[in-house]
Amino acid sequence: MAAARRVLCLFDVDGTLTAPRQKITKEMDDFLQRLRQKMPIGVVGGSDLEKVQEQLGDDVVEKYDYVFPENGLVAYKDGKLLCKQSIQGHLGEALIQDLINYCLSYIAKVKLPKKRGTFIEFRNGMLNVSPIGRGCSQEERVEFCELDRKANIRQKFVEDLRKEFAGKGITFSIGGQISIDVFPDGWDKRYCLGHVEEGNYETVYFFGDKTMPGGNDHEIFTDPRTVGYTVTAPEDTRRICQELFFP
Ligand code: M1P
Repeated sequence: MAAARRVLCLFDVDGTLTAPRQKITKEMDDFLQRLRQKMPIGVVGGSDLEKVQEQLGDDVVEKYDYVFPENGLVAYKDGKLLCKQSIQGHLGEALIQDLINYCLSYIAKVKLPKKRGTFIEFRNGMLNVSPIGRGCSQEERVEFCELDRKANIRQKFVEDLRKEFAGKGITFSIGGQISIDVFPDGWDKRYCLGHVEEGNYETVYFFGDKTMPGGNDHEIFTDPRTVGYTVTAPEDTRRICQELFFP
């Protein structure tokens, strides 16, 4: 059996390495590359690769040892694609269509101050469903997020979806500011841990901001295969890593 390598650090993206859906700062980027000289690093986000690239750079798959967009349903290691899951292959066209039709008709009945385009984004391993629409501007995103905090628009939507699709093996998860991620049970961020097993790490650290029950970092944070840290913002992630790895 190969000797155990020391440590791997896995990071959530939004709220952990960057502000939600924003670009990484130069300071944070430089810090992570310094950390990478000590140990392998990886990112695991709910977003698809395009959004991860917008936030962490077009060269993200070269700058991190592991890149796991869509919870690791799409996986890169050392710049190379390892795997790409297919939600339609797993759930089947009939159920996918029921989901899409139900979400669109639910959204059609919700009255909001603003609605924009792209209410459903069909990704490789998940559907991303947004009541305001992913086409909203940054200002409209923040406005929706504040309204949602008071009116629980997404929480009510998720509760309704859980009832409607009970027993169908589907998870509904609120990760970001304007949307809900929909994927088969078990395809949460723990999915990426299967891809790092080959590294035979002694410790896999995970850093995330949504680690509370119901948050999309909760499952990987509490998984026995990781040592989890809750962070409040990118500066906090950096502070904790500084203390842990550059004492
Ligand atoms: O990384 C967290 C979430 O980021 C985006 O959410 P939103 O656009 O709602 O802020 C989405 O890409 C979502 O899939 C992801 O979980």
